[in-house]
Amino acid sequence: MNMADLPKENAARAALSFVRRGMCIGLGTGRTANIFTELLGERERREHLGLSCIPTSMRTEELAESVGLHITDFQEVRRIDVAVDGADVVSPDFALLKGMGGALSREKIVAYRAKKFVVIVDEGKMKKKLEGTVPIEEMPFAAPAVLREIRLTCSRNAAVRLNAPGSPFVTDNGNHIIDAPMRIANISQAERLEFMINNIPGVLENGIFTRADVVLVGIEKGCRRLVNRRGFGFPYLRNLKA
Ligand code: A5P
Repeated sequence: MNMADLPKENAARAALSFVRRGMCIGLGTGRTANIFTELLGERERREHLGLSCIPTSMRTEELAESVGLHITDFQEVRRIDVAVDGADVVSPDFALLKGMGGALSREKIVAYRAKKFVVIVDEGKMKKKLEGTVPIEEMPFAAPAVLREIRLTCSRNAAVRLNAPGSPFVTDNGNHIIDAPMRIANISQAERLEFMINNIPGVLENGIFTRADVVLVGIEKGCRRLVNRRGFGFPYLRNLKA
């Protein structure tokens, strides 16, 4: 591991303290999440914790299998104990932008169903405002319409993500991504936008995350732990029996 990765490794290592025997763990996607997956594999091989893991992308699934973690799915488990993932931007009120790696939909599906969502980042991801690009996963069938509507409602400069000219990036779900540059002032605006974008027919999910229970900010010599006291309250999850 090179020195530049040390803060990421420190954040990922700190996330191991949330793992207990027999847990179901949500595994994120990206460089920081990969380090966590590798460390978790090492720990499983050493301590035989009987973990099961739900990965948020095909590449995370491959990595998890290669380090000896047991993969599961929503058919087998009813509840994720802890989800651990990176982020592209983190605001002081615990809102996130995610999805530069294109795995945002599965990442949100897993994070929002976990009892605890732990975010692992280096300091470069901490911003005063939620400023940057919001990736939006959309069905190719609806693509031109969704792009027009995103441009009219929230991001004039939104554009379809390309692998090469004329060749759109394709997600694990067979969809396309619109990258929509935005500046979001605060968590209530972030929540409004998150749900507003998802209400556009043809949109599968967007990269605004308004849920994070813990943010672990890795630095060279350790890690800062930020705990969200706000609680997580999507009404449909509140009364759900395990
Ligand atoms: C993947 O779709 C993303 O949400 C990543 O989790 C996020 O981009 C952070 O990745 P890095 O740890 O590679 O910066």
